[in-house]
Amino acid sequence: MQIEREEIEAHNDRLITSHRKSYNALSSGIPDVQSVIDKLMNFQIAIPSWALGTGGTRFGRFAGGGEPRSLEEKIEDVGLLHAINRSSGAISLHIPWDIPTNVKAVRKLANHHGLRFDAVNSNTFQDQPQQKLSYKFGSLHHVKKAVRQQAIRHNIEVIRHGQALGSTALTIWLSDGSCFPGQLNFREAFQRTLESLREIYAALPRNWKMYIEYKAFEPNFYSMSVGDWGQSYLFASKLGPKAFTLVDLGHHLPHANIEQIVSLLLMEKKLAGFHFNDSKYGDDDLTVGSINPYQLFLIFNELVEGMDANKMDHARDLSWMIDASHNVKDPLEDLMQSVEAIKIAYAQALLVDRKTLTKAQDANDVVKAQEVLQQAYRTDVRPLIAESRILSGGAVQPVTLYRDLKVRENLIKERGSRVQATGL
Ligand code: PSV
Ligand code: MN
Repeated sequence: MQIEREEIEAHNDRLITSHRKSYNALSSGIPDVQSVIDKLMNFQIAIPSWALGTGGTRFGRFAGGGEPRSLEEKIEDVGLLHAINRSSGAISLHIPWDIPTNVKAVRKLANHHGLRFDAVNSNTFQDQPQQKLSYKFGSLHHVKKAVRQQAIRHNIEVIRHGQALGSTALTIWLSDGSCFPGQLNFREAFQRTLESLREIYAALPRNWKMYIEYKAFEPNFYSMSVGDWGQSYLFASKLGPKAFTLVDLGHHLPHANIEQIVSLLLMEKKLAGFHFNDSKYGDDDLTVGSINPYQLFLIFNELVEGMDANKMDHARDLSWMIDASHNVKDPLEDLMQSVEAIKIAYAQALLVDRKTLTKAQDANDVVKAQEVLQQAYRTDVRPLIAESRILSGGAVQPVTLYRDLKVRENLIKERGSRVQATGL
C-alpha cells in the first residue's frame, strides 16, 4: 500500500483552520519559534525492523493481522509511517531476523521511501537452527573460546551486512550473565567480554561506531555481564573512541535517575544514543511517554543542554531509535504515538528558559528552577509538532489519517490476517 500526497493534503485541508488557530496562539509566545520548528523538522527517529509485527510475552502472542512477511514489507511499513509523520526516516535491522537477500533492491526500496539504514543489531541471545555451538551460557563472555569466536564472527558478519546497506554503527546487546550466585567469575567474565569486543572493534570500518547496550536483568536474573551504564562505559572507554554506551530506557533498575546518567555520558562524549520505550515495572517495552512522560522530558532537558554544551547537531550526532513491543495495539499506530511522544519531549526541552534556569541554579533558588522546568513541561507543544509535520509534507493528525485511509485493513487484504513478522 502507498499513501498518496493528495490524500495527505485532503486530510490537512480539513484540519488546517483549527490547527492554525492553536498554532498561532502558541507560537506568538515563543521567541525564535522558527528555530524550534527547524529542529523538529530535522529530528528523525529510527524504527526497528523487529517491531513492525505484534509483540508478545512468554505467555502468548495475539497477532493483529497484516504483519510484514519480509524485509521488503517491513521497509514498506516504515515508508508508510514516514509518509504520514515525516519523522521516521530510518530503519534499524536485526541480524539474522532481517538479512537482506537482494541488497541492491533493498537499498533502492529504502531510498524510494526516503529511508536510511540506522545501526545494525547483532543477535547472540538466541540459537539459530544451523548454529554449531549454543549461547545457552552466554556468547562474548562464554568460558569456551570456540563459542566466543562464533559470536565474534557473527558480529563481524553483521558489520558486513550493515556496510552493504550504508549503516555506520553496530549495536551489541548481550544477554550474557548468570542466573545464580557462584555460576560466574565476574572479573573473568568481564575480561573475556572485553577481549571479544576488542576483536569486533578491530573489524569496524573507519567511519563506524560501536554501541554497547546495557540491561539490568533478563534473561539472566542474578547478574548481567553488561548490566549497567558503568559496565558499558568501562568497556567503551577501554575499547577506544569508536565505542559508546547505548541507553535503552527500559534497562534500568526501578527509580534509576536516567537523566543524570545521560548528562554524564554526554559530558564524557560517550553517549551513543537511545532505544526509546516506557515502562512501569521492568523492561516493559511500552509506548514511549505512556507511563512517565515527565521523565522523558527530563531526559530531553539534559540532552538538549548537554548537546548544546558540546556543540552537537541534535539530529545527527546521537542515534535515536524506538525499541518497543506492541502486544495489544496496532504496531504502526503504536509507533506513531511513540514518535509523537519523543517529539513532544524534545520540543518541550527546546522551550526551557536556559538563562533563567542557570541563574536559579547559581542562586540555589530551588523553587525558581522547578518553575522553569515545569513551565516548559506543562506547555502543550503539539501544535508545534503538527506545524513541523505539515511543513515537511506530513499529516496534521497521523493516527486519524491512518484510520481514515484504513491502512491496516488494506495491509490485511494484501498480506492476510495470519502472517507473522520475524522478531521476538
Ligand atoms: C533487549 O531487551 C533489547 O532491548 C535489545 O536492544 C535487543 O536488540 C532488542 O531488545 C530485541 O528486541
Ligand atoms: Mn534495546
